[in-house]
Amino acid sequence: MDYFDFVVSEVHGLRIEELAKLRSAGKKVVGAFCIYAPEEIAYAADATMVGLCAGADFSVPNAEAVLPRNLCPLIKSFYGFKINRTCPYFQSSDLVVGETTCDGKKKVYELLNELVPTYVLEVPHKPDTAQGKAFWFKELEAFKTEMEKLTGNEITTKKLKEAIGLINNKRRALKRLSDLRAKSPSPISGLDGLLIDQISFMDDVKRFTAKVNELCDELDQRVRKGEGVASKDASRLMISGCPMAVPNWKVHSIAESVGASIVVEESCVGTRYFTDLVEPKGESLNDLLWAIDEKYSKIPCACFTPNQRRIESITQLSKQFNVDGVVYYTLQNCHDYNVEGVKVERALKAQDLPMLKIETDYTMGDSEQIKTRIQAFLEIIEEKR
Ligand code: BJ8
Repeated sequence: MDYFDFVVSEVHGLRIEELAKLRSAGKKVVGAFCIYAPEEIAYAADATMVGLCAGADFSVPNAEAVLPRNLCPLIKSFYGFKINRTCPYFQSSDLVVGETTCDGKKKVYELLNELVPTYVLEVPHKPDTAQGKAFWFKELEAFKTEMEKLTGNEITTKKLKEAIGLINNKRRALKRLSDLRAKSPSPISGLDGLLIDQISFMDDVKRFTAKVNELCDELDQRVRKGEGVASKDASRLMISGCPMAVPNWKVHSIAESVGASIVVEESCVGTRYFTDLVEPKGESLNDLLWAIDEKYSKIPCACFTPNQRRIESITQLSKQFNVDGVVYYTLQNCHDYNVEGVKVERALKAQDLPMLKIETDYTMGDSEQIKTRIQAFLEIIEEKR
């Protein structure tokens, strides 16, 4: 873990220096907030994509001076970071890529565009349909043109194929790590697992992938020896819901401090990011773009409808990770994840799996209350065993 702890300690230092060097060498940096931003296309144009800061409370008051207060904290956090210029990733970005996922983000991107050039991808809200996929294909083509314009580099078949390989390798490494967490006992804490998933959006892709694989080699050994961070009979929990951007570690730290073992995050900072790979069925540029289309259309985000794929994913993960319960995590005023919680709860009930719903923001004011609720949830799980 030393490497990842070092990266997070230097997340506003050495990594920013690296980005500055890339930019002075003429390369472009593209910032994003959503796993719908197609990294493969950005890298094929020789740009670097980074996740932007959106997980801290201290930038929220600046945002609330402009935006309505009853808005998701993730949106207020990122807008505040740009206003107060405290996210160095924002400051290092030549372009921000937004997407029409939820209404709050979509409208705030218009305001963000006043502060930094912001390109918005239109995402089909029924991505599983043929017309949804055809629409998304056109958006991918337009994004490709935008990246070529930004960088001055043509995206060739060869470049796109290489970029797909680069990002597929990152997703494979994260999936390998996730699969190791399914072992009992889990060889790594949920908090460390989350931290690595968060860093995946900021670090250099090749270096990060190599380091995750090195860590997995070590964890393989631990698994063979039966070593874990929590005791063998600690309750195994899945976190499912809104993404947790750096430095949002609230629920993980609380739950693990009272003895739970968080083994999987059904989240965009988690399984939704790395479960599927881009798998081209041919060699042409169009084949590669279609493969990107297919992969991204499978992301089960609650902004889309219907979203049965997410229910299926939660069911599959609950079995694979042998979880004792699910903490359903939503950010305040996130209607999509809040409402979808109804269907998730029904599906879990059918499996006789308990669910605890936590709706929160980035402040620490409700930490004690969350702790008490998680403790009570663990007692329920204990009684069921
Ligand atoms: S693909 S989950 S990263 S949109 S929490 S801002 S939805 S009100 S972040 Fe997301 Fe892409 Fe979907 Fe994933 Fe809106 Fe909800 Fe806030 Fe959200």
